[in-house]
Amino acid sequence: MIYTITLNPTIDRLLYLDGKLTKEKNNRLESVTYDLGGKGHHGSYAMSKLGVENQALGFCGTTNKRKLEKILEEKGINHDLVEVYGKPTRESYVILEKDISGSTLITEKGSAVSSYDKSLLFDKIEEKVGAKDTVLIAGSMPPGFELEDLEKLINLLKKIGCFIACDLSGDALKTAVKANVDFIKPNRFEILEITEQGKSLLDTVKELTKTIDYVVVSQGGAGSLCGHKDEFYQITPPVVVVKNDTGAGDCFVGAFIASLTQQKTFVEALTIATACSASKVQHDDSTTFSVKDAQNLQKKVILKKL
Ligand code: TA6
Repeated sequence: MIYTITLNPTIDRLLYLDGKLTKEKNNRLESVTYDLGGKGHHGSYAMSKLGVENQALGFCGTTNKRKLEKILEEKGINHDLVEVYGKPTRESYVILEKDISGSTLITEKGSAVSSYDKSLLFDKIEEKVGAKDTVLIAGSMPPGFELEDLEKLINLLKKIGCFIACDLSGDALKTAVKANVDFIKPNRFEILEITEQGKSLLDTVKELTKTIDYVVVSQGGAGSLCGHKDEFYQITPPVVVVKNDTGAGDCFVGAFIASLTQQKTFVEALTIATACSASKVQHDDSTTFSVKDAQNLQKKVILKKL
C-alpha cells in the first residue's frame, strides 16, 4: 500500500485572466475554477490514475472540509484526514494569463496545527503503515508543524521500515537528506541548498545516491537529472504545448513512486513519470493528465546515460 502525507493541504483556486497580468490595471477574470492542490494529494491522484492503490493522509480544516472532500471524491482519491477543528484548509491561487503558457502560483501559509492534531496524525500513521508499505511526504509544513516534528515523523517511518519518499524543500529537505530517506526530488534551486561549494550537479547527485536510494533533480521543462545506485541519467521530456505547469512535478513523483511499487525498472519509472508530467502540462488545471497520452509520449522521452 502507498500512503501520501500532505501536511499542508490546499484547494487550488485557478484564476483565468482575460489578458496578460498587468500592474496598475484592473486585471479582469474570464473564469474561476477549483482543483485539488497539495503535493501529496497530487501524488495520490497520479497513483490512482495509474491504478495503484493508495490512501491520502494528512490534515484537513473543518470550516471548508466539504469543499476539499468534494474535490477528493471527484478525483477518486481514497483519504483519511485528521480534522483541524475550527480552521480552514488554505487556498493556493494559480494565475493563468490568456494565450500565455504556464502559470503563476501564490500559496497561503495554511492553518496552524496543534500538538493534539499532530498526535492524532502520528497515531493514525503508526496504526496503518507497515514495513512493506511506501510513504510519500510531499509539500510544505503548516504553522505549528516544526522540523522536529518532521524528524519525529521520518524516524517513526524508519522504525516501521517502510520506503520513505520525500518531495520537500528548504530545511525540511535537509532534514530528509540527513535522515537518509529513500527518495528525494529537489528542483534545480533546492539542490543548490544541499550542494557542496564548487561541486557539479552530477557529482552532487552521485554523492547523494550513496545514502539516498533515488535522487531526482527536476529542471522544469529541461527535464531532470536522476540517480539510483550506479545509474545516472539526464532525462529530456518530449516537446509539448504547455498550458499549465502547476502540479507537473507532483504528477512526476506520483507516477514514479507508483511505477516503483509496480516493480518497474528505474529507467521505466523515469520515462513513465516524465511522460505523465508532459501530459499534465497540456491541461490547464492542477492535476489532469491522460494515461493514454502519456503512453504515447513515453516513446519520445530522451534518456542520456551519464
Ligand atoms: O506543486 C503544485 C502545488 O501542489 C500547487 O497545486 C499548490 O497546491 C502548491 O503546490 C502547494 O505547495 P506547498 O509547497 O505549499 O505544499
